[in-house]
Amino acid sequence: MTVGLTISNDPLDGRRNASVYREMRVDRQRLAVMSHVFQGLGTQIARAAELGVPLEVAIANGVHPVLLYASQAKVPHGVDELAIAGGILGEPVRTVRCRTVDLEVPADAEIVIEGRILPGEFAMEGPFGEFSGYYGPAERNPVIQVTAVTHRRDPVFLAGLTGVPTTDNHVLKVFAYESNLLQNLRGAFPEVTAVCFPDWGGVQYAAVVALRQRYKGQARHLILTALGDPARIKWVVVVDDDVDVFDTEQVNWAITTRSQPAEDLVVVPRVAGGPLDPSAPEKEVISVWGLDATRPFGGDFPEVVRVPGADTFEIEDPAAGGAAGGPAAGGAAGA
Ligand SMILES: Cc1cc2nc3c(=O)[nH]c(=O)nc-3n(C[C@H](O)[C@H](O)[C@H](O)COP(=O)(O)O)c2cc1C
Ligand SMILES: [Mn+2]
Repeated sequence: MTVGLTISNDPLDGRRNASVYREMRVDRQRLAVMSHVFQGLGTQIARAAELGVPLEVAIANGVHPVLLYASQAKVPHGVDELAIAGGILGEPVRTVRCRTVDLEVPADAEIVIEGRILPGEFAMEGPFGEFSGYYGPAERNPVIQVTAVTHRRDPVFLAGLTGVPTTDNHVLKVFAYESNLLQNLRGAFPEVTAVCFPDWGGVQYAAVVALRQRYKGQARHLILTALGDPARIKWVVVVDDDVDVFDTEQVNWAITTRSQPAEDLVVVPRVAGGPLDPSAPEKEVISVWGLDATRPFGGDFPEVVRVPGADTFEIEDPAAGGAAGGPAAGGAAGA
């Protein structure tokens, strides 16, 4: 799979979008492109089609890795991903003008493909392996008419893997997804202490959120907010802040011991979302759920067992010369 930035300006407000989209070669002059309807590029393609105008695009392959990470930010439409990258880098991203389209691309790209998406032109695209771990369907998708290809001398072509987690695709997404969700939730719930998009959820479908509860019903309100996030989460589990959201065993322990499904489960049917969810009964329309796996706020709940020293216990290595380890290790050495 190609890992380039597809750059285009919105036909209505002129704002730039720059994100990773795979492109498939149809023939010498044409590429097919798949962008989900809700994406920045998908929205621009739909707007151009409605206006009956071509959408100019430039695909920049072999850019600074920070640009790829920044491109995965779930930010509002119209926010320029190159500006986000500039913020992370601490200096503006240097750009150059394209030859045949009215766009700018990162100056350090290895290869740039310029072209136009013509309204009403489609080609079969796919099937490709997807971040879900399954092959997505072949579909009729928009076509880019290539107008120019420019490159460095001896260019390096950047490609990446996607498929059953964990692949390049998931690693590229996770930083942006977690920081965006944390920021979005903390606006309404400053008591959120951590969020995790586990790899096994494709860094998309599943999220775990830790909350230091402050009032009754807060975790359930948090579930509703998280399920409405632009990340399009399929299932969210809210845990107390003593649970490590990055530790699947701890999360499953909290689910098992701190929730009652009949009371703590929230299910919402027929929601637009779930890109490429193989279990979706209808394309990109799924049901979503949230689970409140926190202790009841203000209620009685048994104390967690904490054995002094158990979490710092280290097994002594006899070959290392018998320096005392944890308290139990000392006992074992004496036996
Ligand atoms: C390696 C890789 C390939 C991707 N390919 C596609 C794709 O072909 N179509 C798509 O809709 N999203 C794809 N994505 C996800 C988008 O890049 C991501 O959702 C991005 O935030 C969309 O940005 P935008 O809404 O600003 O256009 C891919 C992500 C990665 C990391
Ligand atoms: Mn965007």
